[in-house]
Amino acid sequence: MQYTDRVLKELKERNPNEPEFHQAATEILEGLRPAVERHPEYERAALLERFVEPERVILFRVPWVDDGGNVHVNKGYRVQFNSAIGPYKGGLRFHPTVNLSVMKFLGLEQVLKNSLTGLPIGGGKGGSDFDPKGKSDMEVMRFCQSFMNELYRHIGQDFDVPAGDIGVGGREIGYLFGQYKRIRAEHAGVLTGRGLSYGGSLVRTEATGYGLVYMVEEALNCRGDSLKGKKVVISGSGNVALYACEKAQSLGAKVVAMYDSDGYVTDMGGIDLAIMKQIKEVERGRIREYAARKKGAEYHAGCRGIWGVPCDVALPCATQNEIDARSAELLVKNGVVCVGEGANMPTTLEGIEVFQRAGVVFLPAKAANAGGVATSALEMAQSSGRMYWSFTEVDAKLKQIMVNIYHNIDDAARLYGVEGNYVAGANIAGFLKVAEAMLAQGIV
Ligand code: NDP
Ligand code: 2IT
Repeated sequence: MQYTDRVLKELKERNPNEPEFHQAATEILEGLRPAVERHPEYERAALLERFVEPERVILFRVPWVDDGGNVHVNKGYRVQFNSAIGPYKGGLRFHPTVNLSVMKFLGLEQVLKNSLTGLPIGGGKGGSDFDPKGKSDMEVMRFCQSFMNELYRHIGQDFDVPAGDIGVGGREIGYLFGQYKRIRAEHAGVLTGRGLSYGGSLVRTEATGYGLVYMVEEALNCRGDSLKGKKVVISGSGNVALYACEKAQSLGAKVVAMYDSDGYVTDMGGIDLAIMKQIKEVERGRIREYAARKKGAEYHAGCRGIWGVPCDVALPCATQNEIDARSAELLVKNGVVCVGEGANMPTTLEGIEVFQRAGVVFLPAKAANAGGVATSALEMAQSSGRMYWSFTEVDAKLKQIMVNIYHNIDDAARLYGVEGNYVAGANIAGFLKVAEAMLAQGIV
């Protein structure tokens, strides 16, 4: 049996009931096949076996008290996946769907994504099955404090640096940081995505969405095309989605649909981002409100229908497995030319196949959404240097990083005989550096 097949088979046997982890590992190991064939030394060093096994998994209890005095218990996680090229780095997700499988898929993806940024960061992920939706600020604060009461002993600015993800934004990072500082008595760059008044970086809020659109624009430019005049559909209406919308609009695209977990809105004249931000960022409201406030906009219950809205570019920016084969076929039928993954693993393996067979420019998450963590690494650099860079400076670095990643994955795909396959290109380009670092450091 081939090395890759054996590792994948053993991974599934030894980690049963972890479908998301299996899915991410399958995508990655299949993509790595051409590289693994050229490097027989990987098998001798059991490199793939070590690569798919997290260095450390931390599971803990998070008890907290709601405003009515009732006690609740949630699960807390931190998966410290790989520290070969730098301290563990990756977000915290607070969402009821969080479980070990989800944490491990996100952690494994993060290892290669962080490598692709070209910056010295290893990969990790964490979170909780806590649902911040509908909770008061004080409830969220008490939860974050309880979460940090355990997490603090496992993180550090040179060891493991968490950040935000679904359900964890500026508010949560503030509460988490405050508690860390209180326990440890140190004002350290131990979390990124901090507020600008206490060590955060300009552009971090915008970074994932902006970075995604910078990469899409570069991919289109390389084909003599651009976002100007393109019809764009964006799923989600959270941090990544809102700033993808902002940058796409600034480059002349028309964003015609967005969603939250209840349903989607269409606005054929183009989404009014000021109204959307007011509802989502300021009021923490539901997207159906948008249709009530904006003339010509329509609300449709349920999310999946959004992929039936005809568009040139699709940017899934909500969560994993939003686009299955059927949705992908619908997008292709309606003429989509480019899909950029803002979310992590938003397309199923079957969906990816549909896009690739149809010749759609498919930019996979670990490359396309790397702008967020790259800017987190820039925040770490600013923290260590005790300085702030301007918006223009950070934005220029972000753009350069995204353009570089695009060309690296494009080159890797060509070099390994799978031209235009950016799934393979991203996996190979990200993995080669991690593999080199792991081999150099011995059997650890
Ligand atoms: P937010 O919490 O800000 O927003 C998430 C959005 O996705 C919301 O609109 C939410 O709707 C929707 N959503 C979440 N879960 C589901 C679900 N199960 N079904 C349908 N809709 C859902 O998160 P982010 O914008 O930060 O993250 C979005 C994606 O981008 C995630 O996959 C994340 O891992 C990825 N990502 C984030 C980065 C960052 O810097 N924040 C960096 C790189 C990737 P509702 O409000 O109704 O729940
Ligand atoms: O998935 C991701 O890359 C993130 N949620 C951002 C991680 C980070 O450390 O900024």
